[in-house]
Amino acid sequence: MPDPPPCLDGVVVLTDPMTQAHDPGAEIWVGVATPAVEVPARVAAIRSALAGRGADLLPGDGLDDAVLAAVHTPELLAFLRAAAGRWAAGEYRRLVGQDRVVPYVFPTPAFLGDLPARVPVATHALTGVFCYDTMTLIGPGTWQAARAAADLAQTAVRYALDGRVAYALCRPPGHHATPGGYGGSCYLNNAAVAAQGFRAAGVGRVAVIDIDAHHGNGTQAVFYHRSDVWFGSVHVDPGAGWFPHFMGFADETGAADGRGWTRNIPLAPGAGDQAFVDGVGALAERAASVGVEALVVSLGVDAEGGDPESPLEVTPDGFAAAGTVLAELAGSGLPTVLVQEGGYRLDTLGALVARVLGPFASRR
Ligand code: SP5
Ligand code: ZN
Repeated sequence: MPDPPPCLDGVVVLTDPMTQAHDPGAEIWVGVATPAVEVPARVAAIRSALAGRGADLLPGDGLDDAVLAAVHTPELLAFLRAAAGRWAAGEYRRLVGQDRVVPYVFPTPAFLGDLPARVPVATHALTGVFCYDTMTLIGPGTWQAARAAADLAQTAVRYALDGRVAYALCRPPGHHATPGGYGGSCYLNNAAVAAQGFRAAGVGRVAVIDIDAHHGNGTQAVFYHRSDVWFGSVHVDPGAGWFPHFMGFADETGAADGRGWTRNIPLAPGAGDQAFVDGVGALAERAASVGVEALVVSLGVDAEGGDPESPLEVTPDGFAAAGTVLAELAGSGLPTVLVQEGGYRLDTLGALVARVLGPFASRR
């Protein structure tokens, strides 16, 4: 017998139809275009699972560009804004049938040596300056959707400071987007926008806890040198061969002023509820011990056993237990925002999100 659907009384759910305007169409992986898994239907799947359970479904109320500019470089923002138009003008569709923005050459240290990275004139070359993989395509609605998602994350902060638990139904997801780059199906870092939004509103110390199956390399990069935002992530071990491959190891603990302000808990492929919930518990304990005044949760549910994008084996009960741990950290007074990240099984996605949110219902 499945558990009854959780009641979500008191939870604010922020949604925007514009988040479905992004349609990457495909992901190019090891040179082959496969159907995208980060699809617009994810929004409807989550929304319908949360509607009718007592949550208040509300729209965003406007993105503060100063907060966005504190997270991302002006170069990345300018590129993302203009990319779809530049690509269309470049006639790639007519030339090779490609109507999405996709890189083909990357200015890595191995390529550049000690020469400076110049700004290439060709759009297909410039794309590799900002996009670090081949899986994260840009189409006509990508910029609008990414901005709408960041708006929802920032709006959630306003509700949280008003005493409500707020969940932002962000799409595209954000935690792989770095200050100056995009990848991993992410363009703008919604969780970082929420954390920075708390800081801009005068909150002294913020924790970001990332429970997506993949390491939140982008969020880590935004705050790695800072001691005002603590970052912790539980995820499948990149050292066992999983995305993002190059970061998310336990010895990454922050640098400069941020030393000790990053914590990574890599899990072996196949890890299930106990390791996952223990990991979330260890992150929650550390976040409490650094005296945080607000909480942002990067809420991916792709650690679930049947998800196509990760080898973790967390069950719906495991997600509910993780939600309980996080809700206990939030207690009755810690301003708390949850931001949607990954999760790719359309048939279970919404129910899993509801299981995490359930323990936050009517706590205040
Ligand atoms: C936000 C988020 O969960 N991003 C996940 C990005 C990880 N993608 C890794 C993809 C690895 C290859 N996937 C093959 C599936 C072919 N469609
Ligand atoms: Zn993920």
